[in-house]
Amino acid sequence: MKTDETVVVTGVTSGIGLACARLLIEQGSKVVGIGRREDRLDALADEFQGRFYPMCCDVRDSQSITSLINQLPDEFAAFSKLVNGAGLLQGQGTLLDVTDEQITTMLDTNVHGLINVTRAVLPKLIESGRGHVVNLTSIGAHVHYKGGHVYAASKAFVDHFGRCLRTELVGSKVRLTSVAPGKTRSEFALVQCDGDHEKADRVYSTLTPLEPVDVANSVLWALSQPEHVNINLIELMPADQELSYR
Ligand code: 8X3
Repeated sequence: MKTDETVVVTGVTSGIGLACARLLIEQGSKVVGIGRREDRLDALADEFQGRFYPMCCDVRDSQSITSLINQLPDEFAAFSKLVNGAGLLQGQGTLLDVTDEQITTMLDTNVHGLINVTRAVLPKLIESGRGHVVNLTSIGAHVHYKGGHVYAASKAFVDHFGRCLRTELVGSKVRLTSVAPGKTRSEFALVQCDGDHEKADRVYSTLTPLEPVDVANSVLWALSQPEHVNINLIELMPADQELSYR
């Protein structure tokens, strides 16, 4: 990847999305950052003067996403890459323990939201002649485990959606990569535990989790391969995370 590209990043206000944005900007790119929390977006715009364009929007809102993408200022309009980082897990326990609302939020964000943003930016990626989509999935897309149900299946959807989309993109100069991390220290656990810090800390208590920057390094590596190379999938996890549920 040339260092002066413009990259659209969703889920940019925390965790892996934020780590990707920071690394991209540090390496010379500009970022269109999509997130829901205006105060955090504004703080990033202040921090990265002129290199970060804050787009306050919910990925579930397809109309707003499309209209805001089409109204980007000239300095950010010629983007060529997309990092789909927005995604969440809500609730713990079995399928019967989660609420209808939590299920809807997960599916709308992880599945529909990702489709919305991908459809909104794809014409520009194709036009650029050097496009790349990176989808953040999860190790849960490849293995089954108790309590995975809706979240893990939504990530499996993204994985399969990406593989199918890739077949459409062959010849278009748009590459596509799935990055599937295991346990990563971020607000992800806090959202999963409905804001309960004690419970959220327990999610990481038995191992040394990945840090968001570990995952961002993989994303940047995939983006920086020569144009004739498509990295299909990167799966990474903490060294001491068990794979016994495979
Ligand atoms: C979540 C990763 O390992 O907690 O995306 O299931 S894991």
